[in-house]
Amino acid sequence: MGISFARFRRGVLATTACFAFACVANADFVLVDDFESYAVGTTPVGQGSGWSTNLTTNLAHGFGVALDPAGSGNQVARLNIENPRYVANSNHVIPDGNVGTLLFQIYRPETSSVLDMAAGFTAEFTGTNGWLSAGDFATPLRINNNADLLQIYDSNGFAEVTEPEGLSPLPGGEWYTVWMVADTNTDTWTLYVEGGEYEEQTQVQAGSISEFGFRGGTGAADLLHFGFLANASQGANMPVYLDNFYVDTDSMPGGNLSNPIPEPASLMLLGLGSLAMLARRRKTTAEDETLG
Ligand SMILES: [Ca+2]
Ligand SMILES: [Ca+2]
Repeated sequence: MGISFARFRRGVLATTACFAFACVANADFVLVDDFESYAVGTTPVGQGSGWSTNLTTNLAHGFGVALDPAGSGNQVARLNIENPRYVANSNHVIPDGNVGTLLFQIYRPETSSVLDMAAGFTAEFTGTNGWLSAGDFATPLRINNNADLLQIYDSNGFAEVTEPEGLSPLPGGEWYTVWMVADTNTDTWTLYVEGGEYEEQTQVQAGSISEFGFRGGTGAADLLHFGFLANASQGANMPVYLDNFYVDTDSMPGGNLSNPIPEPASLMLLGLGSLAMLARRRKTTAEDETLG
């Protein structure tokens, strides 16, 4: 199957934008939430960014805005749900026929010894009461620290992540950036990770497999949501922290593997660079006028 002209042209435009703006952001990623616009201690649910949940009381305790546990001062989401609760976002649909990329950051506290939850794109919710159930995930990444494993689902079952080495179980006390790419044409998905001791973006493998089959959402299904589900072993007060959700609903084949998260340091350098260029141009203009 070939690349459509529209996608090819957009790819060229994205590359051009990359030159013009020094790759500060990929043009195709849309920010879902960075949790900076809320008050700490409140919940993002129902505040316009598309988050929903089957938590019934005290939403901010189950899914609330908190300060970065790593101490950066950045605002993040603290996810603290027990089975059978979920949190989902439904503002960014991947229509069947598209390649979608979900990017987010995740942090597991070192003290969370039991952690059992799944993350990924889903189609319909088929659980009791219309809730998200484990089988609904098309692209399930499972933090199964009850069994001390980080797992992916590949068509027939869960398999432990073996590459990059040491990522399973997800080491605590570090932020990781995750790229989850769902190809709804082939109903397969791929996963990339960066952070902690993995300084370079690395493709995740389970044994020799790096392209995994969808679990749910196969066939002509659109991927209507992405979310997090507490599995059977998940207890209370075993949170994970999440930040910087971005979605590209129409990625190029292979997914959008750029990093749209602004880095304060490089933005500052860019600003200083622009100021220096402006100062030089003013000086040159002034000299020209003197000479003229
Ligand atoms: Ca943030
Ligand atoms: Ca499909």
